[in-house]
Amino acid sequence: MIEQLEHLERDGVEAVAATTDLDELRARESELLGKKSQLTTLKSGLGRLEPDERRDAGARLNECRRQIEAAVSARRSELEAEARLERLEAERLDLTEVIDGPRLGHLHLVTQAHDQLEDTFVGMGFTVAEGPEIETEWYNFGALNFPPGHPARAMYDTLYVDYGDPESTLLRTHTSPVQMRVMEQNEPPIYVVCPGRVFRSDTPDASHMPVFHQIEGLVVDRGITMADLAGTLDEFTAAYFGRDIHTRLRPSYFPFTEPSAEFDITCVICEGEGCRTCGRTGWIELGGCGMVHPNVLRNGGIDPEIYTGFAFGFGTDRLSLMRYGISDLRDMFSNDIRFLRQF
Ligand code: 2U9
Repeated sequence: MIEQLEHLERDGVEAVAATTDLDELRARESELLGKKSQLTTLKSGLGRLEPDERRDAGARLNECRRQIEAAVSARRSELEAEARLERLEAERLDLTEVIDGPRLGHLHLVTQAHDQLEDTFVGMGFTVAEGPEIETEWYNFGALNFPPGHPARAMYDTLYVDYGDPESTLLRTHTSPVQMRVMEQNEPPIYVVCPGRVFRSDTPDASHMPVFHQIEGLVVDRGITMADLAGTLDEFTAAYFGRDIHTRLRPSYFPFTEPSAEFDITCVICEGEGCRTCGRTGWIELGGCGMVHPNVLRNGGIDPEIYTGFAFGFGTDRLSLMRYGISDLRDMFSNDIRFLRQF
């Protein structure tokens, strides 16, 4: 029996080591150690042996079971580790993105446009001023000659801030409050441009956003006339768009300028020939302008009997759309890196 047990142990340990997966190991364990195993049969035969022989055979039988159990346990650990590795490999998510070398970021299109516009105006002798985006009703409307309840206020879908008296605080609808503050704080001559972010309660579509950007200019000096306004706009467009691009003025109305005008530039697509973009007119509308209203000068602490001035303003996001042939304004603000990295 001893010899039989030795064979059983050696073959059993070998068979366990040769298993290749956990199911096979379970089957082998049952064959070697289960109720129908040779070991169980031998154990039930122990009773037929002489006491001395039974003691030795019993001890050997227990040893044989322990060895096979140890082999099963060791092999189970190995196979479980292998199975875990296989599962990890199969379920692995590759979250890395292969990019063709490191990429440098760059300024957003809005910032690039403002930098270029500022450079152009600085080259023409203007300074640059900035101001708060949250404004009082006075700086945004009152000081700019919009009396309370004036219908022109309805042109601006104003976003009010719940602070102080109702409708006393708002998100600026234009950068004009910055020019008001410049006039209050400086004696003429004033030659200033104010670029910045402005807010109107508009539903986003291909050409409107509730947050957009504009640049406005203000000149206040002795003897400033409408001819200076026309000449400045013409010089600016030539410097920014090229010498083939000209301007024209059309009468308009703003409470803060009198007279007021809209200004068009030669269509940058067809250079005046007439195309779909300009509705076959050869001109595209860029912004508004006019001679600063005497009330506005007075509100800024400037005597309109001594000084006169002109002002102008235009949206800078539209300028980028025109420059790059972008058809939807929303693309500029959705932060899709594939769009942004083109510029
Ligand atoms: C002061 C006095 C006068 C600024 C001006 C416009 C005309 C104008 C719009 C163009 C498109 C804004 O982005 S837009 O919606 N602007 O038409 N802005 S004159 O006049 C001022 C500003 C400040 C103290």
